[in-house]
Amino acid sequence: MRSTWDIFCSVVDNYGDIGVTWRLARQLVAEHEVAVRLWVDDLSAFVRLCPQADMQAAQQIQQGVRVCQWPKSWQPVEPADVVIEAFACELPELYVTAMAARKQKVLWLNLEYLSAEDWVAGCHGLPSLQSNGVQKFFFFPGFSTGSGGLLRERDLLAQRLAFQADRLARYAFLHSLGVELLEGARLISLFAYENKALASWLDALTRDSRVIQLLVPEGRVLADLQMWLGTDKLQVRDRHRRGNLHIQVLPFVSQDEYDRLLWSCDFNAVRGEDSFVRAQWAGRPFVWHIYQQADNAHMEKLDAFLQLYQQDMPAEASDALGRFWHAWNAGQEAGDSWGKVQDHWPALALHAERWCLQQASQRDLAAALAQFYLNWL
Ligand code: TRH
Repeated sequence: MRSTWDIFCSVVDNYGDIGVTWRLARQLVAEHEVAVRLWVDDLSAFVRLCPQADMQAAQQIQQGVRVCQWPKSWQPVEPADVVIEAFACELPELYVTAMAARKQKVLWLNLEYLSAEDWVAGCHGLPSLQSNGVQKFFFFPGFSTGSGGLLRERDLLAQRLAFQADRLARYAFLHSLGVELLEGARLISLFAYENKALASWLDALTRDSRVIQLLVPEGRVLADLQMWLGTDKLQVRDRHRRGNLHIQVLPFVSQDEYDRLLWSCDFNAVRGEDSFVRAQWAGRPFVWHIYQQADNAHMEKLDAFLQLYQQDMPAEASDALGRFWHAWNAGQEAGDSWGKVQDHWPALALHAERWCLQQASQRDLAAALAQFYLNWL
């Protein structure tokens, strides 16, 4: 019989919480033949990633996943075989009581945020003792073999490689977003938080000897972009040109379309957790705007990832990339380090593809979860 899974997602802010859980839910259904209910407390965030969804529906089936509005006042339901509490969100008390009372035992997993820090492998899979007798474990995504791995659909890389090899497919996709490719242009996507480094980077892009097309999906970075441009409020499909830099505002697209946008670009600026991982599967150089935490804790996470990512990278390319990423995340002048990144472009491009293949040789997160459950039974 198919196992049943409940995934609980509380949207803290932005799109990362729902982005990760929606992607995981879809993959579990598609590749592991399990029944998934995804409980979301903010359907408006979900609808941005899955535009065909209904914001008002208490329950709906989307791509095989039963997406349920997580009600403020919880109504009793039969708990699933596996319960995933994403990012330590608190489960409804009544649900936890029902888990303990269920005849067939329940596996309870706390799916944590992604981090490249060393301690992750040591904590992945550890039990978290519960007074009610239900077995709960920590599940850590990560980059090392000892971690839970990264979200990656089974045929993702094959799809990506086929798309990148097909100039017409890329052209048609960009055209569907209203983007006309300029002759010989370098294509860059920009998804970031508010960022003081942006202006110096844009200045550098205007001075580039190549034509650059910068594609900016709607989001938090638009205010800084608008300030730099000195224009009125930016709208979807707005276009501006400064020197060799052509800027276009894009709509916020579905997750699958966003993947194709990353695959289409020569360089991607991404942020948070999920787009950060997707940029790595794109096999192209990228910069990560990490989600800020109190006391600069995020800078340690940034360095932990860089340390892994820069292994086996030629020293000068590694130095250039590291400087640019630090400037980007510290909100400092980023034009000079961007210039150095240009000097090492071929090495960085080669490295991005190598890193992608290396990471893809490890077990993906959904498969690791499914296996964890089978081992636990
Ligand atoms: O939105 P984010 O900044 O989310 C963050 C992080 O996850 C962070 O760790 C978490 O603590 C915080 O939220 C609460 O960035 P992230 O993780 O990249 O999520 C964005 C999602 O939006 C991702 O699934 C990709 C998707 N997306 C689209 O589907 N279409 C788009 O056009 C764009 C730009 C993004």
